[in-house]
Amino acid sequence: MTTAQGVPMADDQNWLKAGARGPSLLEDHIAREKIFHFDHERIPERVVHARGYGVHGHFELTRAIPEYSSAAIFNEEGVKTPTFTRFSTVAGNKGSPDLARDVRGFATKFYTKEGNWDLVGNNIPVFFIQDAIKFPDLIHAAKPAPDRGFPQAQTAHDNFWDFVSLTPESMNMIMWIMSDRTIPRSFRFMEGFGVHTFRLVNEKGEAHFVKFHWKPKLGVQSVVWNEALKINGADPDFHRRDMWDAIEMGDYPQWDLGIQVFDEKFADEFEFDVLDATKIVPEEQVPVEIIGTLTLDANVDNFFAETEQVAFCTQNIVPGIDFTEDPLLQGRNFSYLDTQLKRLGSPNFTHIPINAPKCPVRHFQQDGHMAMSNPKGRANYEPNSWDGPMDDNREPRGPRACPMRGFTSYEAPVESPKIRVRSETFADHYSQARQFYISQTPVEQTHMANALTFELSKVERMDIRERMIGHLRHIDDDLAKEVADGIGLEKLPEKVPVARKPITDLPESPALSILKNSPKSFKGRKLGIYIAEGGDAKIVRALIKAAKDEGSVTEIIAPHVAGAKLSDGKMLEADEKIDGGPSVVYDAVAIVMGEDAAKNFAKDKPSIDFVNDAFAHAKFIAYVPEVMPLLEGAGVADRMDDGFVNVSGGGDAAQGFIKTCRKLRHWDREAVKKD
Ligand code: HDE
Repeated sequence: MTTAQGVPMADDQNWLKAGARGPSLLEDHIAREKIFHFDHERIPERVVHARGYGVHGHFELTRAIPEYSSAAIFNEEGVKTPTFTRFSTVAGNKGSPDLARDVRGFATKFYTKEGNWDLVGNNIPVFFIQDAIKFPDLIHAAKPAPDRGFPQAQTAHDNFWDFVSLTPESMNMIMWIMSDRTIPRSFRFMEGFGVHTFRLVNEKGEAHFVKFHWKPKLGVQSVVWNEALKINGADPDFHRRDMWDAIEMGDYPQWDLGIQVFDEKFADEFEFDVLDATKIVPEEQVPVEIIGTLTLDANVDNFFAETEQVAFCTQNIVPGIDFTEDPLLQGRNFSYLDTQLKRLGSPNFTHIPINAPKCPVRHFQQDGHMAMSNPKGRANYEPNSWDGPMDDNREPRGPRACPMRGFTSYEAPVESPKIRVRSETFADHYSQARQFYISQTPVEQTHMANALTFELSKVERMDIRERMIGHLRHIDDDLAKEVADGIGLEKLPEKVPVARKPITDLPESPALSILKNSPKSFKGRKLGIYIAEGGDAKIVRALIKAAKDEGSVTEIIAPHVAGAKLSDGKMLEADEKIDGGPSVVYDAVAIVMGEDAAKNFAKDKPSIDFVNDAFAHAKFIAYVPEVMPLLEGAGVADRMDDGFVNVSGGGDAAQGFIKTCRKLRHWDREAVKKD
């Protein structure tokens, strides 16, 4: 080892002292350098989206779209553009648990041949607010209260619901965040959305509006709330571990990039303003066209250097892509650049490898803290004569020589008075919230009602609870009643007054439901097999094989981490001891043990929890008749339904079980209040 100056060190474990037991000497430049550097290791965490997880990958274009955009990345089919994607939660600090009920960030930096394009999106296609100036209020309300410094990473508190109940424009987003979208099974099972309407501009300078979508190849999937609470205890890194493991195993997650393209005419005729980020354009109205695939295929080498230092900026766009006048997007274009300076400490954050474009960079920005790429030569201003006069037949240089090759803003006509108002066209806050709710299955609607009940039960002020129900009444009266009942209100509160009556009674949009679009595959999921002494070895092997054939993963759980001796007399090593491998971290479970062992564990708390939770979270459960004593001990023996599969038949039965698992959950087990 050397010092930071490259000087070889003989000892970096003992401070220079005056005598073995004497005072430490300030002279010790080696100790001081080590401590000095340590003292300065932290940089400010992101003001939002602090907890994140980044991965490398590439984007491959499968359909060129020159008719819409001149961007290089959208014109060369088959070309792979390197990418870096960072997933995140929004409200929690850097050390908060992965499975908080929260929106997930889904930000991708594309290192294109014409510069970096950052698509800084979320896993929900709408947002809480319509104007960027309200963002600090929203985030202050969602984050821990300033006096007490809690609650951390959750919205179930007075300040958040106070703010949203006074902010009707957030109602559509509230429906989304109270759905299971905010408790995703992992990053690999989430959609992503650019949220705002952007512009695509072609060679001729013609523009179309566009909304960007990421569609996960593994399908969208979420956990249930009680499961999320327990996962956060069992494994606060559940989502990042899942991503790390999948990539290390070579099971690279993929998303298709889809675009919804529409023109001014559609925008003019559409029921809502396409510049309003609290609204979607339903996929049934403008279909999503798939144009390429993102593959995440490499974990970072260094978390700080890459995940922490990556600086996404919404203003990073490339020729062929342009902004719209969405007031939320316009505000973001200021905020992201500004915040990077605070976080990374220098305008030269673009020199950090993870942020540096992978194409040539030429400009006359210079100096500043930590300037790492410094041009040679005398010219540092434009125009200049140092590159030779323009008429000496040399390749023309600089924007003035060939403006067509560079970024030009779309010439959208603007002529208006300066006013501080919200557009009238943004005024309907309930129609799409209702559309989202009525598009869900009864199971999903029940989850939403339960989530609202949970959150409002944590709100102490009665007037805030009532005001929220007053909003729900504009969305769906049955939902409002269910939540009012759930929080024990005797009388249904009055509807809150609205600025304008909702303008439309929109049809259902099946694309908005997770369960209506369920993937019907157990690929990429995880089966937990709880084994103990005397378990049938053939059955365990058959389950492992069936899961592998499906493209899923198995983990062995046993009473001891050393494993258990199976019927063939051999020890099978365990991945987890039962206390460390609760069923909440698996998508489905199997229990294979000898009868004596099952009797033994029938009173064992972690074993009972394993069964009970799997049952309560509507998971499929494979079993052999020998484990009935444990199922009885857990109190589920007399409630066994089609979600329990007897796999004592061996190979075929194991395959049959994995096929059953393709339905992902046995929702019939859940009490649903409506049909
Ligand atoms: Fe962000 N947001 N945001 N945001 N946002 C940040 O930038 C901001 C919004 C999103 O993995 C910050 O680098 C404003 C919408 C993601 O590094 C900050 C407004 C959407 C990430 C900021 C919004 C997002 C951020 C904090 C209202 C979905 C994490 C650290 C106008 C389309 C990126 C940082 C990463 C991060 C500001 C609203 C997504 C402060 C002012 C809408 C995924 O600049």
